[in-house]
Amino acid sequence: MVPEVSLSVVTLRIAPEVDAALTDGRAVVALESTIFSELGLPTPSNRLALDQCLAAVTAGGAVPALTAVIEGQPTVGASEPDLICGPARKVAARELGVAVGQQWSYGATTVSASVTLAAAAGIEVFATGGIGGVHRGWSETGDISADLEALARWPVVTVSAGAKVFLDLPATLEHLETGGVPVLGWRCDDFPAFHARSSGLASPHRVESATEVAAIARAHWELGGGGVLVVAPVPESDALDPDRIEQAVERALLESAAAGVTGAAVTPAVLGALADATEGDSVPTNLALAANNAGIAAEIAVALAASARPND
Ligand code: PSU
Ligand code: MN
Repeated sequence: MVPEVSLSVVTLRIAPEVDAALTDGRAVVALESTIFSELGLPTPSNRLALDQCLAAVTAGGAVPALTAVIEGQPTVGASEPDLICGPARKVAARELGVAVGQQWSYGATTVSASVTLAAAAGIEVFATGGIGGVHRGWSETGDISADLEALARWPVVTVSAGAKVFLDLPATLEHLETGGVPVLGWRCDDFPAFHARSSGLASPHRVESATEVAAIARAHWELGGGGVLVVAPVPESDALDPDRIEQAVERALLESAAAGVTGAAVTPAVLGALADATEGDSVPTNLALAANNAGIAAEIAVALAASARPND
């Protein structure tokens, strides 16, 4: 990877094809790496998910830019799939400096670290599975994902299937409102619940097209806003039944609490327990929603590239 953007002591490694697309004003979609690492989907579904997300972005007419910290270098457009799908240390926004300073061999970026790197590289669209948010029982544990703070801060459109189903979804929506993050339901009225198409909560706004998202994002940014969250329900054929998922979530949460899991380990542990509690059925659903989001993100990136002013 050649082009290097200097951020004082930090060098951002940008893949040549990503750099060329950005220079030409073509569509680019950033992807996170945690979901594809051993902290995210189980092997070998993680590799399948990576391949399908990359393919969905390309098929949608955009250039994928996988983010990670590799050999201590923040990377945008990683092309090392074996490394990406292997064992990793979790890098949220607060770990970016640590991973660089301590030269971590592979730091898998969460949503919060990925949107930070996307913004640093000038990428306007990012796709994930489901964002982190306010955890159930947060008033006791204080566990609120750094994703929410980063979404509010950086001017990037994030596409997700809502927030992860085991979270406190009403509180997560409230937090997004406090952060000034517009939440746009992609051709849907309800806030999706990750594996299920609806959480039963209303999405604050509904959009029908990528052009509409691009118009909203441009206006939001011109007025000094940060992130925009587009929420897309998992495709019907891959969705799980909400009651079944809720029962599995309750089991998964009890299991991880009994195991004494806290902090950054909670989300990977609960996702694993959820896969067990659904006899593995949550995994193909997670994969399908991630690929679906990547395709929608590509459409939005194409619309944003078309709406950029020539001197931007
Ligand atoms: N979406 C998925 N699987 C995942 C994640 C998202 O389908 O594993 C990851 C993302 O990287 C997200 C992180 O940022 O989980 C949230 O972790 P926490 O709750 O610790 O902030
Ligand atoms: Mn947390």
